[in-house]
Amino acid sequence: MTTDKPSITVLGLGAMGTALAGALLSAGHPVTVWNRTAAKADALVARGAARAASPAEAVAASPVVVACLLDYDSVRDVLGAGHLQGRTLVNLTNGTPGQAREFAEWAACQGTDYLDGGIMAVPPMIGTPAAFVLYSGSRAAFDRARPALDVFGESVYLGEDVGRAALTDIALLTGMYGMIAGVLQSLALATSDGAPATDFAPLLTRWLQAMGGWAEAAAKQFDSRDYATGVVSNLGMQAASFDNLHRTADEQGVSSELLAPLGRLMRQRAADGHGHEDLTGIIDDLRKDNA
Ligand code: FVH
Repeated sequence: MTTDKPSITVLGLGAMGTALAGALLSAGHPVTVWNRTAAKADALVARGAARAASPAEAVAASPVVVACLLDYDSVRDVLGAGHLQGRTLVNLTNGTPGQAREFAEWAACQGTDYLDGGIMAVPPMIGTPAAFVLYSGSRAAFDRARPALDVFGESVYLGEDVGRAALTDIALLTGMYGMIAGVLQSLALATSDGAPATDFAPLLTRWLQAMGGWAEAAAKQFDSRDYATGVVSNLGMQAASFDNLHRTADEQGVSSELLAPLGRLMRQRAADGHGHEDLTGIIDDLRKDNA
């Protein structure tokens, strides 16, 4: 079969790399794959992917190389020997902004155009409208790779600062883990009298959806540094009722360790004279630079 679509190499066939390579195959790209545990390529090879015997062979096969490995150390292990001259490297491995910047410098020394990325999807979402992927770094690399990258989900380019995608990715994951912490605590509490979690979950979903607009309202307050206007739920009130979250957990024999840090910050800020404001001002206390 011939195709005018560019050939793409995918390094790393864990759950996510397999989904990425599968989406590229479905979109008609010639795909070359490599994975440390070679057997993980079998299903993709059965669908038409080419199996490379080494990272060097995989990199040689395509102008655009997508890496999706466990962490930056594994990317270094796989690409450390080089062979990247003239290639466009798109690294979709989770990492920090500092790691992305360091890796971009290393890639530049290899003569490689580098794009860093953060995938905002779980593997089954890849190739569906629900998926989006953050990119930052070389604009030329983004433009070159984009027709293939768009196969994964919506491509969101955040600019030439190569650390921006990782920072945004980690900030989004932070929001997600905050929500997960809340859901875990909530389910522990709601089931502490023997009720099934599934009876309670629809109410929790409804309540979280009703509060879904809060992030954007908080962002507006934070950007203006005005925490006192239009407050509907002041911090003093919230700090007092938050204590009931701890008391109820105690009464029900449930640990409230997931809640403790937020309660402490709320009480401290109220004690510092901000009880009449919204709790958004806590962001100032979290920012070590206080800017
Ligand atoms: N899966 C998810 O829900 C998230 C969604 C958002 C993005 N993350 C990030 O994607 C990276 C890969 O995640 P994954 O889900 O594919 O992870 P695994 O299934 O555990 O596969 C890990 C692959 O990395 C290979 N690997 C690990 N260490 C090395 C090494 N030293 N040298 C070479 N390869 C290495 C591993 O190979 P093998 O164990 O199969 O031989 C897998 O290919 C990750 O950054 C997520 O944070 C996923």
